[in-house]
Amino acid sequence: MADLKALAEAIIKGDQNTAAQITRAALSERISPKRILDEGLVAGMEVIGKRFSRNEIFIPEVLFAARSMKAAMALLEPELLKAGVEPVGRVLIGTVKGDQHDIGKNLVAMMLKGAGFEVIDLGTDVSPDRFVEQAKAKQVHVVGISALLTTTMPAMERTLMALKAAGLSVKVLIGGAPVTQAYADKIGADGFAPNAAEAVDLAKRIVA
Ligand code: B1M
Repeated sequence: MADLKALAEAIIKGDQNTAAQITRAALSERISPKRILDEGLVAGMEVIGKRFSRNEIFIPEVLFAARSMKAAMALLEPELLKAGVEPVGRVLIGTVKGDQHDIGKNLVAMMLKGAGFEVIDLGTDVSPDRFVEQAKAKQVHVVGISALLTTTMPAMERTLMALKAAGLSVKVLIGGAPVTQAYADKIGADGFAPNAAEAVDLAKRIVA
């Protein structure tokens, strides 16, 4: 019988092959995709999130874990869709206009997926208009904006204003190395997270 604790452990260790292998075995044994997600992938990523918040592990370990989760998720996602499992919430995420940095944003996106969110990742250099267009089209609950340059931070405010002007009632979460809570308050964002683990906690609180 496929061991979901071992799946969580493989995610924590960043062991992509074992994670995919156990997921495949669990699916062939007809264990429900939701159980595999909750007891395997989400359980593993929760441990990673906590250890990262406590500075017990660092970016490389988180990236390895996130990649293992991605490998298992690729197998699980079609089954979750077939089973009609509702995501925790739908998040649109991207790096602001003019900014090419995406390592932190990708980490946030992967951790959100690990926590059961549906994530639509627009990539980098995303204009306010594209955020608005996609937020409307995909009917998201949360828009996540990342910026790594002090020169691109003002594009966060422009994006927020564009979302408001379009009359969208989405919650906006921002982050990135130069971004602070004070900046989030100044531009009227709904939340700021200093790292991926806290971004997940905040997104969960927002959709709760
Ligand atoms: Co760039 N770069 N870079 N760079 N780069 C910085 C950011 C810089 C601080 C380096 C420095 O000078 N010390 C500096 C910015 C200075 C400033 O604005 N104050 C800088 C600069 C100047 C530049 C260029 C202008 C350099 C040049 O060409 N002259 C140029 C700009 C290009 C552009 O974007 N238009 C540039 C280019 C690049 C590379 C392409 C070479 C590469 C990016 C590769 C990529 O992302 N695919 C790069 C890199 C790698 C960096 C550093 C070294 C590392 C950034 C990173 O990935 N960190 C960076 C120096 C540094 O930060 N120490 C630097 C790891 C990542 C996991 O952390 O992104 O902070 P971070 O994400 C964290 C949190 O911030 C948070 O969670 C993540 C995980 O915990 N978070 C969110 C992030 N997004 C979030 C969103 C949320 C919530 C939390 O909600 C939605």
